[in-house]
Amino acid sequence: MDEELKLALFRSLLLARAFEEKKIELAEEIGRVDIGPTSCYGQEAIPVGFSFGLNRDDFILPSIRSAWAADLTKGLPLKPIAAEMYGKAGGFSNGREISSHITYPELGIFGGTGVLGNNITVAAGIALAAKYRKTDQVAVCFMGDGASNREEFFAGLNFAALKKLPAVFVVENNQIAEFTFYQKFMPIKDIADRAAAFGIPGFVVDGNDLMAVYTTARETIRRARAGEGPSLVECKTCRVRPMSELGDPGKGLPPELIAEWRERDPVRRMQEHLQQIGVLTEKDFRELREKLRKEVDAAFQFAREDRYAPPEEVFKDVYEEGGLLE
Ligand SMILES: Cc1ncc(C[n+]2csc(CCOP(=O)(O)OP(=O)(O)O)c2C)c(N)n1
Ligand SMILES: [Mg+2]
Repeated sequence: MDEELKLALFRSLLLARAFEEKKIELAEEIGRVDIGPTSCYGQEAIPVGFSFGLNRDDFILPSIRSAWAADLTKGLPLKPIAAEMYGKAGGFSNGREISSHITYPELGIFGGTGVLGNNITVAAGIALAAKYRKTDQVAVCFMGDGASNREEFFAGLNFAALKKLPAVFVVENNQIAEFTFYQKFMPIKDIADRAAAFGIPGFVVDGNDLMAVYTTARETIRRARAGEGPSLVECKTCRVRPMSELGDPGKGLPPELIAEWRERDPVRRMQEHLQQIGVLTEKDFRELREKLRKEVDAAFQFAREDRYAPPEEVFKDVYEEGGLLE
């Protein structure tokens, strides 16, 4: 991997980190409007590694936790995301949506709903359409370990495998679903083992290693695009934050496990690597981090100052059978 590519990947990772930091800082304020935020702090290398370098018309179907990092990496601008979080008019749906559900077809972003795992069968359907139309597009579908245990996983992967669809299924195994350790609801250690049941390749990757994630992403996306069919990639990581940033009282993973994974922070690891190979200095790092934090700050400042959509616009963009309501 050449140095420029590594630096560009790192920039995307740092932007995702700056956004997660801001979300955590503003959680209570944002939570009065948006349902979130759930944070993927510490897990950003997965959505970044898979969303980086996709074609503009490739599809991503993000998970509820890492949607913001995936959307930003795919090219969604900061300001409308922040405005959506504050329920303001400048948001992608005039502030009506939950920001982890943002859909933006122009960039191939298909947001989820409140139903975990529903994006898995939708991804299979989108990939079927791409194959049918011979467009060369690939659909990358993200899900948590909990979501990967839902029936949509089995239906979606079976169908995608059967039809050799251009899809990649990415499990963000942060070892916990809400308050339950994944080994309490799943009898196998590696979720990637389930790939064998569909006759497709399954990969286990260190999800906190940006370059490892990116390398696997490239290979599985290449396979999908070349007509070789879907893959299942399990990215091992750890939820180092609570289920929700809104003072969730439920128990998370054991503190010792969290401490161990905090040592494997993806930002620090990539920073150390770039410094070791001599393409980034400590000063460069601080300057870049500062610049990105300022961009994120400006987006949230815009969001706070933005207006609310007027009540008379409530039916704008609302569809009824046959077309727009207004
Ligand atoms: C079908 C369904 N069941 C339950 C929920 C409630 N719920 C929301 S987030 C969550 C935990 C999800 O765990 P996982 O899929 O591992 O993702 P993570 O939050 O760990 O990233 C649950 C159970 C839901 N939204 N949808
Ligand atoms: Mg999980």
